[in-house]
Amino acid sequence: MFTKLLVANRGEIALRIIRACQELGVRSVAVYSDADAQAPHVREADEAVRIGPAPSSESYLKGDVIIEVAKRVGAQAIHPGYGFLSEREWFARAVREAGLVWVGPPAEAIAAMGSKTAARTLAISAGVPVVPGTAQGLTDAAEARTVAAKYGYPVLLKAAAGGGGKGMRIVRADGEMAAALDSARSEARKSFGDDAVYVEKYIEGPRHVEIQVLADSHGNCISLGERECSVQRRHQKMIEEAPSVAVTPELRKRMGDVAVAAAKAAGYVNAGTCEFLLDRDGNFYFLEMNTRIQVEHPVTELVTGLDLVQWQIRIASGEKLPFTEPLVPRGWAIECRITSEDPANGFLPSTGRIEHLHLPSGPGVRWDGGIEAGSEVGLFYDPMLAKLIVHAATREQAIARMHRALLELTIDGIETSREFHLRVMEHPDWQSGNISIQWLEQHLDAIATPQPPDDAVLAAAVAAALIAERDRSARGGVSTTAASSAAPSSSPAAATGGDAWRRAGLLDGLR
Ligand code: MV4
Repeated sequence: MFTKLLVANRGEIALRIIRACQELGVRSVAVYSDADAQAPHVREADEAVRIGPAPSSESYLKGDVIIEVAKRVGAQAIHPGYGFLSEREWFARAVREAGLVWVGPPAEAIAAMGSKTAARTLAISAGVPVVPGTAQGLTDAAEARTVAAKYGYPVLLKAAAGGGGKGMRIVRADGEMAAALDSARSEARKSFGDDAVYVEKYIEGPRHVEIQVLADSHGNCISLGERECSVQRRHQKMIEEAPSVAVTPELRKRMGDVAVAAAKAAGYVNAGTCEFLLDRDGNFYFLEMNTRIQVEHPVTELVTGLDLVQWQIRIASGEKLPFTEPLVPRGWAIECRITSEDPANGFLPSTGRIEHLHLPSGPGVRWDGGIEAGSEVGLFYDPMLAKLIVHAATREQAIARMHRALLELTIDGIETSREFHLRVMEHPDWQSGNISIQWLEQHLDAIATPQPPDDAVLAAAVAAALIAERDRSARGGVSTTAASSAAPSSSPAAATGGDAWRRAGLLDGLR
């Protein structure tokens, strides 16, 4: 095992990796930008080195600088976390060429899965089901129409270099093809510097289900089961869970076998994830492989009992996996991403100082965060501040537990996604598991827009306010009662613009 590891990341994932190091007895080295000089990951690591100014292009993306730091401080390995340099083939290669250990898959496996068309071709050769379509870039709209005639409309144009939905266009008829191909091409060129576009049959209303795999350097590769990630908005996942209501033990086995086959075909080592679309008839199609630890890894950890980040480090140090059979999930885990975004205002990023932070705890609750009271939240980095994860025996209990934990959570000073998550937990479609990748965007009005409280809630809030007012006059002091929390999961002022409350004329001075 290594004695010292450099963590090439920030925020919650840097802390997560530092914690894994501590438990393994490995010294951790943090790197930080000027914006993060006071960040928790800098304090919690055994050592910390400044690498540049706030913009990530001048700090967390400076691979050459990070490798120099690792060599200077005597680290033997680099863990990239997710985002930043984690899926840059050149960086994985440069780390190896510097004589350091890369805690991730071989550069060749990152490359094999980096191009969507190359990954598709690889998957097909390994017998992995993919969405019917072409494996090569299209030459022109006429060719695209011929392919569409073969599979039937609607079809989906996709950028070969793609990812994150960039350069994707749904085409529903021949007449739309030429314009859609032009715009997909120009978006692909702008986003990836590569305008190759291919075509697939469009799958309507599927779920996004992914399979976590773990492969060691001795040829063992196992599936750790699925995560359901359908609750997303504009390709940003908001909630993930394990297992998925749509996956039976039989389907889990088939998807797991396929994911392992894809990983083996790519020469994969370390933790990785195969993404699938799962349609309403139970057909699944490989989309791509994520060659990194993912944000949502904790739900898999909770249902398998494994520490995935520790296993990443142990695999990188040459250890053998002690199991060869796929693991069976135990209980149910749910993760909510706590972001500095204001769902009531189109998920506008919110900035400021975290004035007060109260974290949920109690049975089955885990907080993977990168913030503390006093943290400044700016616009330089991803708005994801933390993840709230719960584990319980059943899905129903996990939802109740998440709802309870979200109620316990207080973050003052900035807007966050907390109330959005409360509303999802309260939603009948979510509770019944009746969701797809389109569900959230179709229900955003009900979930993310402040709803005027109904009469019963308003009456309860007014009653609470009257009691607070009475108590306050009785004490001759300032009220600290919870009048503002009487309306569940919504602040009265935000809910109504203050109007109903002001009309009621009863809450003046309480907030
Ligand atoms: C699809 C699809 C439907 N049919 N492919 C979006 C990003 C990229 N990784 C693949 N994506 C999709 N590919 C076919 N043939 C729908 C999506 C898609 C999606 C996939 C996973 C998670 C969220 C999504 C949101 C919108 C569209």
